[in-house]
Amino acid sequence: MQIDKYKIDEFNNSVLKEHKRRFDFAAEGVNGLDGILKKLVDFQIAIPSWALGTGGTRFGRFSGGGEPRTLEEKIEDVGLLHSLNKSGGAISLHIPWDIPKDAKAIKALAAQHGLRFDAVNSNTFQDQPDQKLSYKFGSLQHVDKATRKQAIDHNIDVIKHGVELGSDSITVWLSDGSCFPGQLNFRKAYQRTLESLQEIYAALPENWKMFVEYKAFEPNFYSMTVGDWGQSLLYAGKLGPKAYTLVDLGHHLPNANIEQIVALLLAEGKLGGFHFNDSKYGDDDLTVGSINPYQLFLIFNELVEGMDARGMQHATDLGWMIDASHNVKDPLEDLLQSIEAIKIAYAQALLVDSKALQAAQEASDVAKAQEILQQAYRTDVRALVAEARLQAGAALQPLQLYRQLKVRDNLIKERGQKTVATGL
Ligand code: AFD
Ligand code: MN
Ligand code: MN
Repeated sequence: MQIDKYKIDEFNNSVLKEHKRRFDFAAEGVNGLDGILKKLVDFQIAIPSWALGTGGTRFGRFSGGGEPRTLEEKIEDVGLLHSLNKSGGAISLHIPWDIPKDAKAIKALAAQHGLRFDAVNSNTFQDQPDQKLSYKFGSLQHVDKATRKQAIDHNIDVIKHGVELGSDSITVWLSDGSCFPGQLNFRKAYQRTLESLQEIYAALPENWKMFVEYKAFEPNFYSMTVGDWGQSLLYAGKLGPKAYTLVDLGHHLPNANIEQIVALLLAEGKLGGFHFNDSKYGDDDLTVGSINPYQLFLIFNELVEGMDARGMQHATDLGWMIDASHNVKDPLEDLLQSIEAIKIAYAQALLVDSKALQAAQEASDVAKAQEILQQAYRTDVRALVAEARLQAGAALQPLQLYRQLKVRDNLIKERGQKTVATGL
């Protein structure tokens, strides 16, 4: 299914009057309005190929139907999202779930939908049917050299697929670790992982980046070999200038101050990218902004402040990606909501009076500093975000239009009720 531009225009015209009224109200008194709108238009968030199907838990999975069965259909889904909001202009693939049979054709298909390929992801957290050696006790950390080599070769293979598609980064997320005290020699596991990563790093093309993603727990529950930002930063620092830390919002222990982590990684020039989602307990992978939108705003505030301090381009100098999936919503509706939440938090962060905030900080005026932040956070920026969409040729209200056009029903008609997307 594809959404014709005239359908978007038709819809926009039907809600335009109301939008104008809301926009004029929201825009009043905003300094540098055009610059903010331009930044919102430019800001694109990559969609992971594995978020397009209904996620499951280890207890069950309830498919909503019409899920993409092939890589082509996954691209079609991201294309649908992108035509609705012009904010999800990239797709992130997971190998071997998404091996392109004909890379040229896949690249052309993506280009037709206005999409590029974001970071490619390797997978050494599962055993594949035709795989010789098992990752049951880890991959890059494994005590057995041949198993490590197999995992290294897989990552190099993923880079090759990425090169063919025009991607320029690889995200390495390892489930390596241990479940019980005594199982692992931490020092050796670290050393082996580092050496394995060094071999993968050596295979990176000139313009490529490597993102080392950390996670506090799960599937290993006693130790994770890349368990937090400190460990990731250690690896990234030793690997070299093309290696960065990747922050996934759900990968911390409860109550971690993620905004502070982000600020320090940025200051060190080692923040590479982001996996957005939201959580209440752990790696819950819930819709971005659904649980703790204030935290999301505070993170964006650090991102904007830190990137501006280093003269970085918001839209392109870090990798922005959603990493969410769950059991109860239509995945496409969920992604539309996630992108909206990201844009809202970004817009609010752009509204922060950074000069006044700095002055309040330098004067140790704590109450003032809080007022400045919350002034921005409590501003209703939805009409600004909608205006940016309008200017980009997208729908003023993507979710409403998605429902009006009965996209899911159409996908079910096209693909069937009982389809299951590849992935977890
Ligand atoms: C994991 C990580 C990582 C990985 C993904 C696989 O967040 O990004 O690629 O899930 O589904 O929890
Ligand atoms: Mn992730
Ligand atoms: Mn995760």
